[in-house]
Amino acid sequence: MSDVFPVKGMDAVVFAVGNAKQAAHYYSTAFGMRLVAYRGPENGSRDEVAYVLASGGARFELRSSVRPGTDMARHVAEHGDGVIDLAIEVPDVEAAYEHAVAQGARGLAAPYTMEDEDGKVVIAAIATYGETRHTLVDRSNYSGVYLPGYRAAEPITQPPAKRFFQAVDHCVGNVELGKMDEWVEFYKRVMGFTNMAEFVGDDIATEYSALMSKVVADGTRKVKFPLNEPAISRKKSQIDEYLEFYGGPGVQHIALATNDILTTVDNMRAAGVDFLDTPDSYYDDPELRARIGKVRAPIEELKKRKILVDRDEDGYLLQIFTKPVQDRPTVFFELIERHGSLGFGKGNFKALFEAIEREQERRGNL
Ligand code: TYF
Ligand code: FE
Repeated sequence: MSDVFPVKGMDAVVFAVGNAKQAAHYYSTAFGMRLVAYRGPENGSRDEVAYVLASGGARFELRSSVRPGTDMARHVAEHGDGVIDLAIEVPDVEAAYEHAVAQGARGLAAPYTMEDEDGKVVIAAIATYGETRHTLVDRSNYSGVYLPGYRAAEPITQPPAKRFFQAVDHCVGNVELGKMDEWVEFYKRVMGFTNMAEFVGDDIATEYSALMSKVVADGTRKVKFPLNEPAISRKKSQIDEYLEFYGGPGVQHIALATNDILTTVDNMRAAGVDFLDTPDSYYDDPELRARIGKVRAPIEELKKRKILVDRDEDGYLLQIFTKPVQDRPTVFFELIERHGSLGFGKGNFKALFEAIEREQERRGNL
């Protein structure tokens, strides 16, 4: 079967924030990212600044309004800092956009070309859940630092000798109760994505998770989008907490792929990033020890850092979750080190959701 919507991978994760200058500093010092590009009033962007940071193939763009009354200012006032765009690199923007719109996606920008001395970029955009969008980008004929309109920028602080992570592994969306399947169908219909095996169903939801979750991905598994909805359960769902504080559906977490999660966690903790706690009982559980078998680091080293382990038929993965990275209990990050496993840590869902609930309780939102 031919791919109806071929993708090359994630192009950028775009954040709207209240103070992009300071956020760029945070992602430089705490996430080890390198500032590579900038656009602002100095180079023709009257209302907005944008800082582009990279870590290997992972790219974040941080945008802020520099004046009141803009849509960006309204977005931040309403949602707080958050993700406005999961931009996807595609080989053919016109074909992708045409297919998406024919399949019922809401077009936000018809394909257009931007040009400068470094070449040309073709861009379009479609809407997804909440106020989130997918920009579709073809940069195959462009050699500039990011996009026309941006200038190269020097790192804010000396980037670490070894980068903390090298790619965006997956991007998770929270949608309203009863809407998860609609959004799963959206990605199937509009982007030709398919379900991955991992999901949190009714049974698990009512027992402890208070959420339902399914994962869609493109055929090459380079772009992976889990989707969560709240589940009715004894306690207030962490997804309801997000929806309340974000003011609607949006991106919940971005998972970052690392090949040395131990060092990355040490570095990020030293820089002041808070991670979710995992009780010692997790590591002392003989069932877990038997199930995960031998992994590349001694279990004591994982325990010291609260790193979670999961194994499936394809291999294993190590993962850890930050606490929300802004004052609202909304967006957070995951670090993930894969060794064969294509999963999302299903075996850790119980421990993870309990850790999240402890945080909800501290915030008075359980
Ligand atoms: O992306 C995932 O599916 C995992 C697990 O609220 C997860 O990282 C799922 C839901 C959630 C937090 C983490
Ligand atoms: Fe995840």
